[in-house]
Amino acid sequence: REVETNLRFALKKEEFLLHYQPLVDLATREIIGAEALLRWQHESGKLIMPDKFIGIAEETGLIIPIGEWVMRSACQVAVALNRGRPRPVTVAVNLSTRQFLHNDLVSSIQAILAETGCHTDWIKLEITESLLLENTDNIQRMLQSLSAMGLCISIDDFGTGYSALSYLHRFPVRELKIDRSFTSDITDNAERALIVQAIVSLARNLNKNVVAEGVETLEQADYLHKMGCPQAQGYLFSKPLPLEQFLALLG
Ligand code: G
Ligand code: G
Ligand code: MN
Ligand code: NA
Repeated sequence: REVETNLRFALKKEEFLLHYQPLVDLATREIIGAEALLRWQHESGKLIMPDKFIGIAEETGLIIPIGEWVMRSACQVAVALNRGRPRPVTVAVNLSTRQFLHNDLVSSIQAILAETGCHTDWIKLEITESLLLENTDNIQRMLQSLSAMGLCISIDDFGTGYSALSYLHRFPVRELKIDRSFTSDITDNAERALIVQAIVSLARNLNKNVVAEGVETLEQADYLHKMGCPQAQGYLFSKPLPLEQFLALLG
């Protein structure tokens, strides 16, 4: 309960911030976007990672106002990033299943896009496989609406959930993000490499984008590129960065 009170204060005192992890084109190694990752700058000075508070935010429902703050901040940054650029730079936002159980999600996102002047090409929504397994008409409808607005729906941590591949054609999914547990040993584990190749092929055959997460070595990046994986994130390119550092890197 104490954490709940602290989270409420954190929201009011604007102690949340976003870090941005670059998304890289594996062919050119150019930065083409970022994933926004939530941090809590506690008054004690400590930077608290999401695994320490997202769970409580979900349980208490505080993920709703926190999620709206995240979306608004990400949209404002996307607008600034895309000023005067020939090609869109995307900002990916993580959404909890709990946010979809709140009926206002779609209208809330729509309002934030309008209010910030953010184009839907600039924002990607990361959801988890478990959301799709909830499989209610309501969630299907919400995803259809968000997709129809032009937003890219992306499946995060792909391959780690209870994968029911049938959802790939039932839901408007445009991108798969391969979980870093698969990427981490592709260069020395033949079986892992086959799984990653299968995911990349599946995505491409279904006309979906695919992003490899957790790329830490040049060998992994080269191997993924050879496999036909177009995009990646990971410490090789950059860890999640404060906005100013991300902007400097993006150029
Ligand atoms: O950098 P890292 O420790 O931040 O992120 C850990 C996990 O926390 C991410 O994989 C993501 O699932 C979750 N997370 C990060 N930021 C957000 C956010 O803004 N909203 C939600 N719902 N989850 C987030
Ligand atoms: O949304 P998601 O569950 O994918 O969150 C990404 C998490 O993975 C963040 O906590 C981020 O800090 C972490 N991460 C990003 N790149 C790497 C990487 O190359 N190696 C490892 N070990 N972790 C990473
Ligand atoms: Mn993510
Ligand atoms: Na992930």
